Amino acid sequence: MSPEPIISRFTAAGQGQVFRFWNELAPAEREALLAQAAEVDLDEIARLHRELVVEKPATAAGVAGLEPAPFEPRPENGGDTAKWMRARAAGEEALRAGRVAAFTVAGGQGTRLGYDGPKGTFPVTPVKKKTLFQVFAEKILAAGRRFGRPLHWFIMTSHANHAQTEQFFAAHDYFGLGRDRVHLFRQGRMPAIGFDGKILLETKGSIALSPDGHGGSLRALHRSGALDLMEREGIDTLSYFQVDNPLVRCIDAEFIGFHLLARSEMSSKALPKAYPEEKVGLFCLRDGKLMVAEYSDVPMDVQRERNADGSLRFSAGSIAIHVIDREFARRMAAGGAAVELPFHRADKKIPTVDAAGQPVKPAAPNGVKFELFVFDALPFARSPLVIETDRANDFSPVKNAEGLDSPRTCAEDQLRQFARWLRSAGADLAVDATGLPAHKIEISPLYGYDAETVSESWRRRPASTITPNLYLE
Ligand code: UD2
Repeated sequence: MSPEPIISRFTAAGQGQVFRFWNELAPAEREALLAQAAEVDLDEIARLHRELVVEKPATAAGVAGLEPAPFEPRPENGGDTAKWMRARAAGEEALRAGRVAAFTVAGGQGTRLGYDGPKGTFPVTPVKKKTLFQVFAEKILAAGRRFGRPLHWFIMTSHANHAQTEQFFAAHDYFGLGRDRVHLFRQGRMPAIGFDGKILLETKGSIALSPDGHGGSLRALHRSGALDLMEREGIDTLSYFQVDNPLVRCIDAEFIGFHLLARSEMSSKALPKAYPEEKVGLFCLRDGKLMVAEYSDVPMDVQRERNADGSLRFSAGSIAIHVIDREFARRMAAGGAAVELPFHRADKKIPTVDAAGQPVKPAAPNGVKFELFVFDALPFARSPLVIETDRANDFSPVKNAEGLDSPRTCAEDQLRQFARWLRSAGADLAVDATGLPAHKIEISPLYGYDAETVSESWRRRPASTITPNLYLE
């Protein structure tokens, strides 16, 4: 790669500081820096600095005109049972036809959990300590067996965790899914800038680049060739979920069916918020268009507003579970003014180097990172749809090392789920007032992944007694 054109482009854009230490770099370091620089869209950076840093204050509270979004209630909460049954049948038909693939976004850095490694390799299950990736793999395998069509699984990684993730899957023989059905690809990166708009260096020879957010998944699906592969395989529907939630129904026929019957391009699951401060996005309407307002953008007094009956006015929380149409992803990836995901700004402490090239670990935010959010695609989707889900069977993420949404709360929620399924299958199992069994048990998704499939297996292969650490496979 010839350095001159790139360096002069950066200098002309007022970003010459990126090459400040050029003369001190070894040839390989120069190559690496040039390759990074070639990834950067300087016009985009200038625009984002102008729009999000210069013109916009640090805390944007654009909540004017937001209304709560409607959603399809579950049958037990007044929804139309026949409609849910029709949705299920439609979803099962699509699964039998091989139209569906699973899609996990796993590019995040898992900083809050304090775990050093790809988050998907974090052990979560109560007895076997299976990793998040294994839990998803078994659910996807189980769905493939049930519907007679093995599923493809797309996983978005980041530059930081791609190689480790790849090694992990290879070492576990792709958990039986088949190497040709598990597709890992990297998401894009964005440079961090100082508040003055200057691109920050991480070291003398590297730019401070970070993942471009889960919204980068739509571009990455396209760039990696995943959308073309789907098309060749006759797959038109992606079941999207995050890497941190082992309770998720990776492949949910009802949800897929609702999406397909509505001819929606993107659908989402909503959970009634457990409490006003819960950190989930809020499904809203703005000018009649469905959107998600991120919790940090909605003032707390608005999040605490109540209806006359005491329920929260903005109750439909987004738990980042979506169904996405393949061609919609392609359209969003192509971008253009009419369908462009907006970048969000996050002020961060960004490790960098000073003018002498010495490392600096800032104590306060020294710059800005830019991220895309996948739910920002909703306003662009045709007939977007939201259905209600139940927390106990879809959501218990591992986010923090301790307290809320921690490995402990997640393991307990899995235990409650296993106990519920076994009890509904007729097993004799004592639980406390919160539904927690007295000792640890575990059910492999290959034994059963919901009340119905667990009951079927239990009828065929019941355990004589439920002993501590019982594992059903
Ligand atoms: C996200 C949602 C929140 C709620 C919650 C449910 C946002 C901004 N907020 O909060 O509304 O739905 O999840 O659990 O999304 N990821 C990537 N690449 C990136 C960044 C993230 O793949 O560049 C993945 C990450 O690996 C994880 C997911 O996206 O699977 C969520 O990331 P997060 O932990 O930053 O989201 P969180 O908990 O702030």
